[in-house]
Amino acid sequence: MSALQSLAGNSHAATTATYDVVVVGAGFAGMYMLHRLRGQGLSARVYEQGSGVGGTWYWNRYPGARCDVESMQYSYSFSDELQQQWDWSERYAPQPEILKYANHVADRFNLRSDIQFNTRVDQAVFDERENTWSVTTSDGKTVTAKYVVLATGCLSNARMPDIKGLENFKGNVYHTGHWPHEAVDFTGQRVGVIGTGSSGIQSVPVIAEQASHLTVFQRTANFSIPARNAPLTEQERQAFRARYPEIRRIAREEMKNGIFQEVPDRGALDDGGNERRAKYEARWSRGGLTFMGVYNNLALDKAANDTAADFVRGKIAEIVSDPQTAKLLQPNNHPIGSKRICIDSDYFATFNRPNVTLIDIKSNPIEEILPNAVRTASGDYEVGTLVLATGFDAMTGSVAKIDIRGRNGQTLNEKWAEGPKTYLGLMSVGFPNLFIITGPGSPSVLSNMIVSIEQHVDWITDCIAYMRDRGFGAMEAKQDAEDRWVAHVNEVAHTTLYPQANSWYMGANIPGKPQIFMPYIGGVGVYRTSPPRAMRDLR
Ligand code: N01
Repeated sequence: MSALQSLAGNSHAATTATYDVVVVGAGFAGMYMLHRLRGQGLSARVYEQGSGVGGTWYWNRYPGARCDVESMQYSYSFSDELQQQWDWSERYAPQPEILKYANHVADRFNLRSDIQFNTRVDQAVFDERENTWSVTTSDGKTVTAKYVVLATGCLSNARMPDIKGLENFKGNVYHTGHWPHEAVDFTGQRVGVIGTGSSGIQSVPVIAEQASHLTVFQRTANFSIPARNAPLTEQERQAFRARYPEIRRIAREEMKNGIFQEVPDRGALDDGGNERRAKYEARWSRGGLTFMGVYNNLALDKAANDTAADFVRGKIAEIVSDPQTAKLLQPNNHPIGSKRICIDSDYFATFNRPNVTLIDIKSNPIEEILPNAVRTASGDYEVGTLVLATGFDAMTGSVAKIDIRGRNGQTLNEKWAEGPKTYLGLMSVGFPNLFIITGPGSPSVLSNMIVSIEQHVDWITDCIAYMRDRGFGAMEAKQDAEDRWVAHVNEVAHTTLYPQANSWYMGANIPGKPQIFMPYIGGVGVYRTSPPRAMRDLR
């Protein structure tokens, strides 16, 4: 090996700086992490692949993108001035407004000076003698840090589908999770959308308004509830702000999903048919994620779940004029909620438009992409532009892209080959001083992400302070603690209906990915009581 090659392959070469902490990613997790570390007087460097802050809201700029948690709750709680002063304009903020908020936070807390944009972290290698990490970035530099925090996001590794001929397509191809910064105008175009998860369901109604013709290629029909989005009035904002301390506390400590809402005290089968239908109608009219909160056993009992699923299937049949299209749009292969429920604005009604066609690619699979068409088993559908709403390598995809080497040179990818193994979704044995924010094994994607992000950032900050106070060099969970936690996450998941769906929660959307239920389903309130055990597991 030449000297040059050996230098290039040696992550310890040419160390350019030393920090207390390297943070990977400048989304909501990375930004708040940086803010807290600075508050402790620690030096930190954040590396961000994009050219700006905002993470998921930086990348997902597709038409119709908006939050599915109400904006007054999908926002930071760590600064009372911030939450009292920021004005959300709508019940569910659109993507540009959430990105504006992220930029406002970066400016308000003067974060940018410690964030290096347009820079990927390629490798992180643990030095067992020094108890430090060597972190190599895409600009060819290597820095050293005592701690590394992965704030890489759960849904940030957009997945290009493996469809024959895609590279031969002559028109523009857009992935919803990697949307261009400049506006995309579909006016007068024949557009094809592949994928009908949240991203497809949000973008289809908006694209349909512009396109001359829109063909939606659906492999799995999804349950979706109307958002009933609307402008927020000043009175609504004020009412929320006046109760913020109480609302935030309840969301953190008492709710399963970190969203303040009524807690159901009955199961679906405890009510008679008329009463149940009236309750579903009320939630359908109110709109949003709280539809699933009407009863306390929808995620647990298939018969109870069927009542909600039947109600939504009935609504689809009422909305969609063509009975055959309605039937195709009615989900029939998974319990409602076992795939992430979608929140839409006029999705089902869009199929009544004369310029929209639904193609069922479950019974009639896509065979090939031609230069100007999508070929299925039953025929070719002409399209000039393709939108891929095909999702993400969720929860582990962005971590797996980094070559992370812990004790004895073991890589995290080797350790996670059969599925992610963590203690509390925060750390993985063999990788000391490496923290994951909202990692697999924590409530993360099953919760209001900002609630879970703030909890993990606060915990990591306290943990680092604890270690520094006591002069500890390194920490990691004990093997038996991790084993017990992995078993517990799995056991709790299997008491619910969630594993019955081929969802990205299970890794089922990525060919070859181990099928393990990744997030912790016990709820954020219960989970919050667990972390002190990690401290006992210090060594
Ligand atoms: O991705 P998805 P997403 N050929 O994986 C289909 C969050 N989010 O970007 O189900 C044909 O859900 C796939 O079909 P199937 C939210 O947590 C939040 O929509 O695998 N089709 C599916 O229909 C969400 O759950 C918000 O059979 C293919 C679709 O593509 C998560 O992100 C907004 C295919 C992928 O759906 C992911 O949502 C948006 C192929 N080769 C996203 N490969 C809000 O806050 C995949 N599909 C509102």
